[in-house]
Amino acid sequence: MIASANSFYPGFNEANVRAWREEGFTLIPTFFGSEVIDPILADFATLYSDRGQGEHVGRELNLKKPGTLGNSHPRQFINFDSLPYRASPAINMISLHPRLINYARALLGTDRVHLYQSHTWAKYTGEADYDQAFHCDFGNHTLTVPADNALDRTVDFVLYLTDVTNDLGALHYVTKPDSDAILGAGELVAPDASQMALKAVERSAAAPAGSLLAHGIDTFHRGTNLTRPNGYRFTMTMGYKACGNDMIGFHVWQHSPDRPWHLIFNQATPDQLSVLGVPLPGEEFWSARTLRLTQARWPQWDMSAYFAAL
Ligand SMILES: O=C(O)CCC(=O)C(=O)O
Ligand SMILES: [Fe+2]
Repeated sequence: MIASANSFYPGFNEANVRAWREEGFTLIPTFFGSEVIDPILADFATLYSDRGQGEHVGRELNLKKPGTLGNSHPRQFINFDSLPYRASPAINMISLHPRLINYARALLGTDRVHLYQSHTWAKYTGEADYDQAFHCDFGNHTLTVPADNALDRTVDFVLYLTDVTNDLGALHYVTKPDSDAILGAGELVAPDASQMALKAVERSAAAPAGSLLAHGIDTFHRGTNLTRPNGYRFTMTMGYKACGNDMIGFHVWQHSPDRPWHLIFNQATPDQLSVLGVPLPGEEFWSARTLRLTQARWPQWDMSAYFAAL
């Protein structure tokens, strides 16, 4: 069931939840409007200010032979940055947007969710060949494999900051029923011999800026190349899991105490901070001592609700 609080944050519905659970993918066009997206685009300009557009004019367009697909390789992943971002609050808060948190809650079927991944990704025509073979993403999210129970897995969001068309590297995917039919139920690896059968039933996740794709770590998909001259594709990847699911990880937020966490603490509600692992007001962790010392650590953070609940 979708929690009643979601009615305050429209943007998804029961059909999206059902499609995510049954098909593995659901794409919501313009989940966020330009008032949300435009300030984040300005942040991308800050983060990637050294990326001149002119120098990436289709140097490595897709020259593969018909009947072959590309592969994942390190040059595809060079323009990554992770939370908290050295830019404005807009890009820092979007992974914690209430509409996104409530969507993750509805998909995972629990009120207690944890943001375990948030990174940017800027792709430029010609900077790399972004074409990939079909794969599932579990390898760097768990040391084992995706759980049998869908709700013990993850929801992986791809948020589009720019229009993503087929000549600007739209992700292509195969629904679970289709990949199960080709590979066998629940398989996670597509052998070379099955790639073209998957390609025959692939769908495109092309959609305008502001759109949100939800999938998981057990879903077959692939990146495709950017071929439009001077083209670029800006996206963010956000991953949610149920709190307490220790099988799943990606970033360790505590690893970066020197990064601008104040941009998040100074803006976020207790509910938003809870998805990063900060206990809610009134929870057992908060004592006179922990309140005092945490406030000293983040002096601009409004902790009044936490003090009031003691
Ligand atoms: O960015 C994309 O469209 C997909 C890339 C991808 O699937 C990956 O690198 O794992
Ligand atoms: Fe992937």
